[in-house]
Amino acid sequence: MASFNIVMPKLGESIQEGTITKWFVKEGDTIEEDDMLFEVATDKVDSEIPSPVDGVITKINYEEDSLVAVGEVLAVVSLDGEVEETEPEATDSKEETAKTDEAPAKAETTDASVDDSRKLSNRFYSPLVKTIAKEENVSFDELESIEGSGVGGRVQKKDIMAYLESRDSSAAQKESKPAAPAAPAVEKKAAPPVSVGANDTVVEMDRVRKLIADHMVMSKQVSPHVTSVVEADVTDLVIWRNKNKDAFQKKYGDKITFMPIFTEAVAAALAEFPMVNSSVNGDQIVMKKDVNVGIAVAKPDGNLIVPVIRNAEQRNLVGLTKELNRLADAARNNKLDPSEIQGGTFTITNFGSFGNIIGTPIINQPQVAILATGIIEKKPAVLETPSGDVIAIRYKMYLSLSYDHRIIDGALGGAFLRRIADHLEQFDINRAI
Ligand code: CO6
Repeated sequence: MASFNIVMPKLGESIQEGTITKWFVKEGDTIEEDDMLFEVATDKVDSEIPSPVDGVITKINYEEDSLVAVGEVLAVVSLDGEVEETEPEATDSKEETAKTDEAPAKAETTDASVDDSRKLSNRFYSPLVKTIAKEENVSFDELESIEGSGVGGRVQKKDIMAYLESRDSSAAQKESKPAAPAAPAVEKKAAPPVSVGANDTVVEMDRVRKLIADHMVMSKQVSPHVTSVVEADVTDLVIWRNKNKDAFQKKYGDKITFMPIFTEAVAAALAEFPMVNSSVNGDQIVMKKDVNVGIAVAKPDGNLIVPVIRNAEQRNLVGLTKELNRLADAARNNKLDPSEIQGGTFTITNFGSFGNIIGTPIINQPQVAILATGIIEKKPAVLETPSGDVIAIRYKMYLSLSYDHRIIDGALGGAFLRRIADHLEQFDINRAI
């Protein structure tokens, strides 16, 4: 019986042992490569460990809650599907031991390096990752450049898929160009079966759609979302924009829409509320110095991509307009460089373009908040004047903010959102272009 030993992986430079907090499999289970085997916890990281091989679990050596040293054999997998007769006292037990003794070398290298790159790399690439790399012509250098989201920076399937997506979305498509992946995904829960009738049409998701789907599921699993909504009277900024639109284009060669003005307001509010411009890292909150605003762009193929306006708080309205137009154009034409979709610290999604008013956007991990801007519409509004209340026709819009309730409570989220609305409402109608 060909067997493979699953060993306790090295979960970090200084980590020598880990506690098995959960087994997802039991003896006799048939497993496939990348199926989750167990969950392990250390004082630094918790992680779920996938199987590097297909086979049948023939032996589990440690129960849940056992503290196990790195390199110890945790379980044995029969690679040819034969289930070993586990009788410790049997006369052939020595022979069995001898057989499995061959495997630790494999197993040990499994978490160091098991492939052709063993001499060159300390990183582990699962057979699945290597197969994808081969099929997609990902060079060894490219593979080495991918930031792994797994234990100890291990490259997982989702990382290489994210890399391929960003590579594909770049017109340059330079195979040697490193690109960090999108935010990590997590294993999807099994969905209920779907019956397909004779008149139904089945459409295969493309890779980008699968990545978006994974990313959305992951985000909802990672952070508890809550959404607050405010209404803003944006009459002055609409009048200003409509009045200056042509002159702005003539002067700067770029069309100005409302998006740069929204972005300017968001960047100013983020500078005032740095906790919203942050990420959660375990039990730590990482407050980002740069204000890098991602803009959700709908692509002609129906997919969505989020290029990033870097240091938005340092740019004026002309700079924001030019960068937004450049990035939106590049996004729609698959010309974004992978670096242009990385490093965002906050995202704006403008579904007002579709005539939508209010929504509950999903956070773009590892950020902690996302703003949706609804359509600007004329509405009857009550205005207080020195001579009494009047009803006037005003331009109004809703702003919806989804935020990560792990670190942002309603008071902070609400105050931040109101601040964006205040910036928009206080737009100087006499501003020079
Ligand atoms: N109100 C009123 N008018 C608007 C608005 C709003 N919110 N947004 C755009 N527009 C106008 C805009 O001013 C343009 O009019 P003119 O200047 O008078 O010509 C026109 O609509 C077209 O604007 P365009 O979309 O071309 O440019 P804009 O700079 O406003 O937006 C963009 C750039 C890249 C954000 C946009 O093109 C885009 O791709 N938007 C879609 C983003 C998206 O798909 N988000 C995901 C939505 S799903 O979030 C979601 C919560 C869930 C449901």
